[in-house]
Amino acid sequence: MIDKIYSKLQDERVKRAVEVQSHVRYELKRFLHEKGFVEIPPVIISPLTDPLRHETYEATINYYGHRYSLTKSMIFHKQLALIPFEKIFAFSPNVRLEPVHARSSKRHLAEFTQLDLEMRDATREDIMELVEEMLVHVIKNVKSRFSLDIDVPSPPFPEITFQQAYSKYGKDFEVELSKEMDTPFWIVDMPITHREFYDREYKEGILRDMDLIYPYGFGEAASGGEREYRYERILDRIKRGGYKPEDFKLYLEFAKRGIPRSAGIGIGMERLTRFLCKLKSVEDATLFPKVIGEPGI
Ligand code: ASN
Repeated sequence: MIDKIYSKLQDERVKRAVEVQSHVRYELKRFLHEKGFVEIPPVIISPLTDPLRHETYEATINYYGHRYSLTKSMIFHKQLALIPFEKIFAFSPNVRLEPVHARSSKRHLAEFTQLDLEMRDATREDIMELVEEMLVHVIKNVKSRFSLDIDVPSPPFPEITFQQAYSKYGKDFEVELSKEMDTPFWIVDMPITHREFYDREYKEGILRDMDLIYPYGFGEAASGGEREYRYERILDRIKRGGYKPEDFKLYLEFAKRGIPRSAGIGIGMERLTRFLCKLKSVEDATLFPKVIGEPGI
């Protein structure tokens, strides 16, 4: 294990990728500050974290009898941070103990960072527009510095609904479409069964959410949506999602007091780096990757 990690630390491709990511972070911050966003510190442990729609192993700690989870996403904290602020972002480290089969996607690590942002009173379209402009800004500014072999995409990015994509390509639509496209694109209107209770339902069983997908087979870049913020609706969605309301008691208490209406998105930093540097796997986009099923440091 030590030999493998040591040779990674000497790998020029990894060194370059980490340098690219460092500049990407700088450009993202610059862009968001200019748009009036406030960077909030990430939350690492909390009794409240994203349940996610897929299975991960539990990552909890018991501290003086209080149970904390390692953050899987800061979604609920993003909503609460909009009580004092109008626009926020965080470079949020997430721990998701994915099952070992997730490794073959080349897009999963057990520990990663997402740029998580949220805007009060925003619509899905506001966020899509912002992310398109942000991606163009980042690519333009990082491309020349590192001579990246990448085209600057031109907004608005193409958009396809989940339903359209599914009926055309079947259940692997995301992979198929990603291979076929030569520009980033959006998949919108995910069904309620595919996403969490915090994304807003706007037609029976259809959510006001979106995924950004990279072209050339690089797959999912980001996911987000408009949020549910009304107590009764959240409670209903928790029940329909098959959860016990007691498990979200704390969140429900906040919802009762009032959570602002918002929309937001989370963009994986290692995935963005992988796309920009055309790396085979996200495992080469960070110095100390937590590769699923392998030891790491
Ligand atoms: N960050 C995502 C969002 O804003 C949630 C997630 O990572 N599961 O919707």
